[in-house]
Amino acid sequence: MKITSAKVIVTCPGRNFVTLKIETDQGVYGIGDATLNGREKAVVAYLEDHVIPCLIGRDPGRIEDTWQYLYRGAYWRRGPVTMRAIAAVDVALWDIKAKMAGMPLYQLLGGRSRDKVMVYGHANGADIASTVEAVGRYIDMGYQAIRAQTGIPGVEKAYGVGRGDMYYEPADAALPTETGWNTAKALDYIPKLFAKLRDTYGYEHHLLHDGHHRYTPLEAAQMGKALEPFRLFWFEDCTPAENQEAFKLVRQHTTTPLAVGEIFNTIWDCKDLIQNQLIDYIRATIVGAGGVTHLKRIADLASLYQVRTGCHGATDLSPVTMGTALHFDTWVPNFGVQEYMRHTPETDEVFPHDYSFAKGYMTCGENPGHGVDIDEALAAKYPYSPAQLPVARLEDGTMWNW
Ligand code: CS2
Ligand code: MG
Repeated sequence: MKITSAKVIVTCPGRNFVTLKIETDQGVYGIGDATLNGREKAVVAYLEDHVIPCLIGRDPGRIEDTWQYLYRGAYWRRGPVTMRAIAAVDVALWDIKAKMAGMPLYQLLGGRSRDKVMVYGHANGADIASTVEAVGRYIDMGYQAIRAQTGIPGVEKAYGVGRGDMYYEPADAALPTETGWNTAKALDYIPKLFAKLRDTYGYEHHLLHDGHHRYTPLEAAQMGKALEPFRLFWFEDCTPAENQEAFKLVRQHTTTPLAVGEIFNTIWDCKDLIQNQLIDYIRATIVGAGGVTHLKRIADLASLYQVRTGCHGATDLSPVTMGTALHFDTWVPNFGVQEYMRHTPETDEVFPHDYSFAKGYMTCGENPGHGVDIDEALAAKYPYSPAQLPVARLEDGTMWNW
């Protein structure tokens, strides 16, 4: 069996997605996601100019060998662009292998570990009262786990607060939108949100919160401590993870569970945090961390230390990543939770898929492969539209972490 052609499809059904389609001499094709939010074209060029020429004529069944070829072969290892390109190839090849076997992908990974996958949704509002209402709507839809983000008085365009109810979309302009941040105000306001949520709905549901890399280690520790009475499922990206030592300080001060990894690309980014048991959930995902082949390796390392998975699943991860992640989640023994931000109906139409949501859980389909396709004719109707992620500044104008 041979790879005969491969192409990159860029489409914008409400937001930009980059998709790789690999075709074979047996008529079977595979699809992989290569979307890098706000930097899409860099991955398009990487794939078209440097990766696709190496794929033609290769045996699509040699998934591990192709992964090693692209990772070691580039010489310049790691990084979000390289690893997304590798992920797209890897996922497309797993799709082909599973289609050839006539099996849903999770069967090739080792079969079912669970019947359904718990997902968390994003509730947000301009202030505490509207966020509490939004969480109520997610509870009514059957969610067991809900992330809550609120606007903060005095903070302009706080992270995580969308314009619509269901489709928070931060990459909202051709040039980065300027947003604000004030840690002191957040330290004061956010614990009040969670107090109100527990007061209103009790302790039956899992509540999550994303710090989005905003706090210093000590501030993160203070926030973790302040949130302890409200028993969060996790406090995510409490401080930037480039310096992983920082998490020792956070850990010494709080028992609030910690989740990190949506911007990690390889097992090397995760290694120290996992081995030193400084986190409870690893958020690396299929498209970000080198595809199924590499994420499996990360999850196996994590399982040795009782760290569980919590795959990133924002809207910039296409339905192809969502579908593949659901197969991974169905298999992975140390599963924690899966993030699920709904895609717009236009996106769902461009990417026909067989996964489904019911009462707070998702289920992957039983079709051979990862169960997600792309309607190329429809995709062509939505041309690429430049959109970048926002930036954040403190009140005195200092650049901060968005
Ligand atoms: C976020 C993301 O889902 C999350 O937890 O941190 O919304 C993140 O901001 C985006 O994926 C950036 O592209
Ligand atoms: Mg996050």
